[in-house]
Amino acid sequence: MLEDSSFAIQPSQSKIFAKSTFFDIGNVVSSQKSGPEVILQTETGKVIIKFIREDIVQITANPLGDSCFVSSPAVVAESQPIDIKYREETDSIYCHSLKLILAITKCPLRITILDAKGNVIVSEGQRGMGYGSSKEVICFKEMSETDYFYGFGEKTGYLNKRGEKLTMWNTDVYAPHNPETDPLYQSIPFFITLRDGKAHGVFFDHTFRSTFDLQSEEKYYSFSADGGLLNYYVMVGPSPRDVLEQYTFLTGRMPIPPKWAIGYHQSRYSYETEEEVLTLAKTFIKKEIPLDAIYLDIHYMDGYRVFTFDKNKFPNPEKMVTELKKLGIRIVPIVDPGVKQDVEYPIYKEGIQQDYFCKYIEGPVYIGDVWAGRSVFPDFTKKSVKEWWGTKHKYYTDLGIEGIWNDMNEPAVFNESKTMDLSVMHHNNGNPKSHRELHNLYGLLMSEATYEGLKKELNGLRPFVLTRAGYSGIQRYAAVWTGDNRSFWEHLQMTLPMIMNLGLSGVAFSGADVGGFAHNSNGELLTRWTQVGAFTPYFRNHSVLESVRQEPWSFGEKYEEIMKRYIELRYEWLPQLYTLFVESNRTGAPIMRPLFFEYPSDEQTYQISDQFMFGDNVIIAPIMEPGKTHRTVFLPEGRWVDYWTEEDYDGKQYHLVKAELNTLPIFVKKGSMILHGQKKLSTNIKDKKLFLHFYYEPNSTSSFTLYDDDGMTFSYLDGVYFKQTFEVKTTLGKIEIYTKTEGSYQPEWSEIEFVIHGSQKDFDLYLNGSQLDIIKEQDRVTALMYH
Ligand code: MIG
Repeated sequence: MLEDSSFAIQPSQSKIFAKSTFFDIGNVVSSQKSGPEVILQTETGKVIIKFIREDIVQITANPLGDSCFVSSPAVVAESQPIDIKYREETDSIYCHSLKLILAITKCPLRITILDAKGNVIVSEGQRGMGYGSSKEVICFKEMSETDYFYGFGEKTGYLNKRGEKLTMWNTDVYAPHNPETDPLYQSIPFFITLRDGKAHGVFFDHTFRSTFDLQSEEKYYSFSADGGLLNYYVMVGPSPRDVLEQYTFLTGRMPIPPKWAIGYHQSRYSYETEEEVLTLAKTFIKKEIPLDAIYLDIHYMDGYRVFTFDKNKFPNPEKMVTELKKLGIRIVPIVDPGVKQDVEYPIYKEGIQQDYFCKYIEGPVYIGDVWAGRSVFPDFTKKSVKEWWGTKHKYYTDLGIEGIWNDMNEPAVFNESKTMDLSVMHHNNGNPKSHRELHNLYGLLMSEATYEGLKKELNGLRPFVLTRAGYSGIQRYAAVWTGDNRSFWEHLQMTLPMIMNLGLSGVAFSGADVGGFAHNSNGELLTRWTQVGAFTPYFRNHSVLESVRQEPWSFGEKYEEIMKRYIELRYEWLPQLYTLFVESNRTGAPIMRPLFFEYPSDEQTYQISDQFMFGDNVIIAPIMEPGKTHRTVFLPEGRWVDYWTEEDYDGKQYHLVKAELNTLPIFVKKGSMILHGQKKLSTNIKDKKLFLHFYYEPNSTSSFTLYDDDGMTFSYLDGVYFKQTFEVKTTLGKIEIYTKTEGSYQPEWSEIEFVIHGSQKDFDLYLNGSQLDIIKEQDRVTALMYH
């Protein structure tokens, strides 16, 4: 208690931190090239430099030994056979691929990494690689005055992380998510440096508790870990998009989610009975508010036993799931990793008999307290346990369930350390390691087990997994929500940079609890938050036990009407959003992007935390303060149009815009396109027609790639998708559209209405060389295209 008062800062309490001792990795005594690797022997240790691809290099260092072997579940890339050049001189070594140059000095060992043009991207000076007094590994790199830092996964605070010291240790933090609250649930030890308009990436693939220090020194930053070897990758960029492509080449990309997973979702801790769930669904339908999923929080279970339903509260879950699915609403139940200690509970019994739970090295199973009371924890580092856990999801899929919500998988335990004892051992497929070393992997491996298990049971349907904890690579299995935020305006503000940085860390599919989880929301806050949520990749309203109700109608009709409009808008924009998900699936690009991602040479974009881009041509600038109806908006180069009023704006400057409560400021770049579908109550309902909006700009060329598939199965992997590229060219009196189609999927819709915005003059319209009829009604100019 006293930690919250002035007692905490009385003189006798202050700890004096000694600057930790740094031992240098020393000099190189010998070096040799072996295929795509360069092996350096130092006085006390060993370093391996390995080119994974022309544009990605891995550096592994053991400052105090000969073994440089690392294995990581984060990395899925196979290194490509590439030819590297190697030259050794008396004091130095040079090795390079087509895109990366490493200049290495031998005494002491220092590595400078340059791009092919000779620009320094990562360099060491007075200090480089080494270790501290308790064998913690550390690496110092030079920091230039113009460096900006992004990524680092799920962190509080603003977009640019320069000046911060960030820790990676998956932690259950109910409160308070302040700017100083670190770490949170996810550990993604990856960042992007933007230096003079060029970006490069560093991925410190390290599961021990690790620290990134961009704060303590003026000219150096460092990354360090509590144990293990140094193991990091440098990605050359040079654009932020390239870095994401490189990073997700290493750690994998998000599968295309089922369409229902990107609709609007409603949650509450907890909708406690079948009746309550059905009434909730009916209310949405009666009010005609679109909805695709309802979540079941921990109260659905029998005494918090995972893989059970409380039969008193949910007498017929299968009937409920089936009935709701017909209405276009899916059920997503929560599954925590803790398994209740109860010898009559099959999951516990089976797991104990098969030796599936985490144990101490001396033998006893680790027992920790969570919801169900004394509980045990599956050891997901063991392949057979992952499979076992996955198979157990048949219980849910048999009921018609297609999505699972994984919570508490840091793992969270109700004790001082908030997690398992660090001395608990993980089987790790025969290479046992301590929880201290593998803690940060627990959420990733649990999500993998859940995803793969569901996939096996779902007969070709795409599973949906939502997770709280994760590590690099989590995007391969699950969407991420940002945990227990609060119904504060500050937390709405924080949502933007947090989700943008997650997106820059390979996790494109993420979102925050809309309306705020803890504390009591209010009509205005929920309305403004719902506007933002409509454009975040993951869109779920969720709130805590005993807080005021937070469904869209909870604060009166005035607010309900606006929220309904924005949830509908989400569905109208779905074809565009889906296309962005596909782009992310192919290239790793985030969906919700900071402005600098598209405009890396414009310094004015580097620190914008209160606006974001939805794809490459739409800017969202929400209002995130109470009582406000105006805000400034920065629009980068080019010309922009207000989505609502069609008013034109010049780029490369700030504007003051007005936005009453019913308005989310949205700007579309002129000379670009956006794709809309029809307003609908669920993704179950298919579009009959799509709308391609073209924002006219004279003498311009623009392109848009439309992607569609069945939204449910994996048949897109076999070419059953529909992809159409639209190239639009405007010249004097003429708009020409050229299309190219790919894939074998036949969409339900057959018609695309091409809507032309912002051209007052008369013009002729051509589609692939043939003239199209232009339809003019009031102020709408359109033409019909068929596929
Ligand atoms: O607070 O399952 O972050 O979304 O509603 C303890 C109950 C456990 C934490 C999650 C929250 C969820 C809640 N859980």
